[in-house]
Amino acid sequence: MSSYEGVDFYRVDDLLSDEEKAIREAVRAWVEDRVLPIIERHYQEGTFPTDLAREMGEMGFLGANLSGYGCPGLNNVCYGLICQELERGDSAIRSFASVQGSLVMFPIHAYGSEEQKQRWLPRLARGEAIGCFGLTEPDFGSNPSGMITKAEDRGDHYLLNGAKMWITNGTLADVAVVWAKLDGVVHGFLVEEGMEGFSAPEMTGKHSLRASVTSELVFSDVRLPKENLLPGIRGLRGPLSCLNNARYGIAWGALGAATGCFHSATEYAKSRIQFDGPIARFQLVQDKLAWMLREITKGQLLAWRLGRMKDEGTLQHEQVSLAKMNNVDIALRIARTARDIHGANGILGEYPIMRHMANLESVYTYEGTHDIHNLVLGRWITGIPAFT
Ligand code: TGC
Ligand code: FAD
Repeated sequence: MSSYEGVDFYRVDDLLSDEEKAIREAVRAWVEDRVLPIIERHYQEGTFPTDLAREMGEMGFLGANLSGYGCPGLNNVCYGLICQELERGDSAIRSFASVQGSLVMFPIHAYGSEEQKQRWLPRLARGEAIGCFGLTEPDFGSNPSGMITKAEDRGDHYLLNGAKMWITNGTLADVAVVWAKLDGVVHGFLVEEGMEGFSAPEMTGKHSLRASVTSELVFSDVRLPKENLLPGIRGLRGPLSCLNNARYGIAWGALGAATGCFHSATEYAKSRIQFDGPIARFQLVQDKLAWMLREITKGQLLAWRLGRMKDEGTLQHEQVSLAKMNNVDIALRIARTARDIHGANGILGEYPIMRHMANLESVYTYEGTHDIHNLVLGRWITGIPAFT
């Protein structure tokens, strides 16, 4: 396969600063060097390459768009480009960075006490500590407002009971940002590894995101010190505001998986001989490649514009919903079409296709399912919520 140069049909590069392009190139080189050679093995074995966590910290991938407390302080377009390149490696690697930066460091940064920030952010930025984000419960996925997990005020501490499910990084985490009801209102709590009554067993049997650790979180009379409450937020707006950041990163990340599949399909079509010539000469194959290029190009423009609006501070969460649902949807369809172009070879680990395709099935569902984002847009258009 020829060396990877990305896809830039509409010269989106001309819209990026030199710093943004340099960061993208550095992440791309790191992914080529450190992720692509090992990721298929980890995928097959169902393990996360934990030794990459500190490297990701050293490279400035963790909490990239946050400032102070040892965070890199890059703009949001840089953060998006980082997600794009990481997900070309594997959705699990981008997931790790999304959870750590957008779902753990962001709420501590935005809503934490000074002591919580000092204690956790520098270590999380360096990848020395790992975090996870517990919102989803066994019976409350798309509708987190119904969560059962609750904290009770017991004077000098909170008592936490309940369970979370499908939690990325859960078993690896030193700190969990857990959303639970206190007097019926959602609040954020920092639950630390080793606290009595807290366990985080790994979930097994996944056919998707196999190189990511996914866990349950179980809280059985966990005594939480009062200072482990995130003091700056109450209500569902807290976790949803974190999700905006992570969904933003996914809108970029999905493009990385899509361009990886497009690149592989193009190279394969040019080299695979059937009926005495390369399959790339068939109009039906070219139609598929042209469609992929069209969708990737539209997705890139969406992501770029989204990033600039986020940097200007004008971004609405409905705009994030549109980009997340669109870019994951096209990435998944591109992966399936790339699999078709690769024929039987498309199911082999020698090519990244099937791995991306299976991963994207999770990405389609997590951080708000495709249809939840559809309904968010429907509410924005009509003013009528159709969730219930
Ligand atoms: P609703 O009444 O719409 O909103 C409640 C409050 O939140 C505000 N709000 C938002 N704020 C910031 N960002 C957003 N995106 C927001 N959406 C709503 C809203 O203004 C209101 O604020 P306030 O101050 O008036 O109270 O709430 P609802 O209960 O009707 O729910 C709406 C719905 C269905 C869209 C929401 O519940 C939702 O997004 N559900 C999907 C759940 C989800 O995305 N879960 C993700 C779990 S984490 C995960 O998947 C991590 S995977 C990570 C990885 O591995 O990469
Ligand atoms: P459900 O909510 O049960 O939805 C099932 C189907 O019903 C979907 O098609 C959905 O679109 C549809 N549906 C639901 N409600 C409506 C409606 N009102 N109208 C129309 N259709 C509807 N969560 C975390 O908190 N932290 C994590 O780190 C995390 N990591 C994850 C990692 C992986 C690999 C996966 C797969 C999930 C992860 N999640 C995490 C959970 C994820 O956010 C949820 O799976 C997601 O929010 C959907 O919830 P659910 O699976 O319960 O599906």
